[in-house]
Amino acid sequence: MAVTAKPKLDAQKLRADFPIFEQLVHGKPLAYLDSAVTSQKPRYVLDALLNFYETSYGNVHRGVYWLSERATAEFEAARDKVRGFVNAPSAKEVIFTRNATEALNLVAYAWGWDNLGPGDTVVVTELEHHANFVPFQFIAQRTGATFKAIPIDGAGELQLDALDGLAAEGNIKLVAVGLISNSLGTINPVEKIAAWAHEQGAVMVVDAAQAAPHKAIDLQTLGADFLAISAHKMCGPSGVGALWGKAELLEAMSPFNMGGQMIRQVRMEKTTWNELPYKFEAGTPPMAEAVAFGAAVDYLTAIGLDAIEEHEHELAAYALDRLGELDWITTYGPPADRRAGIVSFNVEGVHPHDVAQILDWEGIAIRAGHHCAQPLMAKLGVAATNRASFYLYTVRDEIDRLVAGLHKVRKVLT
Ligand code: C6P
Repeated sequence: MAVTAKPKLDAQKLRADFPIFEQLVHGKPLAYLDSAVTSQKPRYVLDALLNFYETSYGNVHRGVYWLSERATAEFEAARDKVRGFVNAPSAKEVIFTRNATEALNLVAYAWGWDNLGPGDTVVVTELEHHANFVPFQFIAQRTGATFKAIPIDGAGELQLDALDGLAAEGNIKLVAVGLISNSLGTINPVEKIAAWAHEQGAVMVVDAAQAAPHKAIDLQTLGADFLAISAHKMCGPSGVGALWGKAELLEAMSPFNMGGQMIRQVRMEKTTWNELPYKFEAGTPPMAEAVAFGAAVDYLTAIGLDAIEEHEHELAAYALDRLGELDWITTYGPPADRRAGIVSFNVEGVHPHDVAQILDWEGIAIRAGHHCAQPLMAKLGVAATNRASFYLYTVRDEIDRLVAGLHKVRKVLT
């Protein structure tokens, strides 16, 4: 039988799907190298958003009339697409949230308040985005639990030999780790950490906000108990994300937000809760956004997550090579084969914000700052870095333009 390999991704061709690239920025084509902050949107997703408003708009789960039922069917179909995308066993375990941040706060509050206390330990990592750090730090402090972080080495990779020491120190109840670091692109060994967390009797929270857009996610293989994603980073609209949680954990948890839709019965004496996932979806949800999130899942699936990952991996290797030629650039993070399409760097003697400002004149968009990862910046000994991040529509020419722009930065500012 002939085996036909799936063709590699053609980024140049895919760019035509994204209307944003049709305009000039400061008279130049846009080199959008900030997809880790949020991705651009293909016409397919924008059409899904508009189409929902034009043909199906009504409130979900609240009407017996045709329009409401149609809206509900599209909303629930989107939930099932998200379920399939992360290989969740059941759609009732998929909760629509505003974003990954809200998903992680949901776990911290709704699980943390009732399950943590003095003598317990919550473990995060030094690489975490604040969204997977601060809610767990806060809930640990409020419940009297201890808060610890798995340290990183000089290459920005987690030091797993520290795990035994952490296990010896206390009763580990929750471990929260990002699958891909937003600042360094490090791909973390979540499967190993999840196995260790389960040996301790802890629940494993996986922040997949930075991974889901770029690689195939199988939360069952990962060993997650909770997993958070944001649609806007994966070609979907802003304002919607998802939390997946194991049914038995979600069933045992109290709600996070209270109000309409999340109740079964309300009486003066007592209120009882709706079934999953509605118990955690108080108020009118982001309906059109959820439907367009489903369209984004279709779009990414049609391109193929493996092809996207390979494409970004090649770009990261190319960018690291090009930047490595310049002795006035410091890059941070692991080698190309152990990172996603994210490259953080600094230009000797120039503040990252100035670098980003000058690159903007060239039509190049990168992020400069602490990337919502201040503990990591402290560990690296810097206040901020520049960060270029890639996606399925990024082409090599944009990395060449970045390098040319950096030469200009050096000429103007040093
Ligand atoms: N990172 C970045 O530039 P929200 O904002 O809720 O959609 O996603 C939060 C979040 C959680 N985890 C990780 C690993 C993330 O990278 C982010 C968002 C953006 O890196 C904005 S700070």
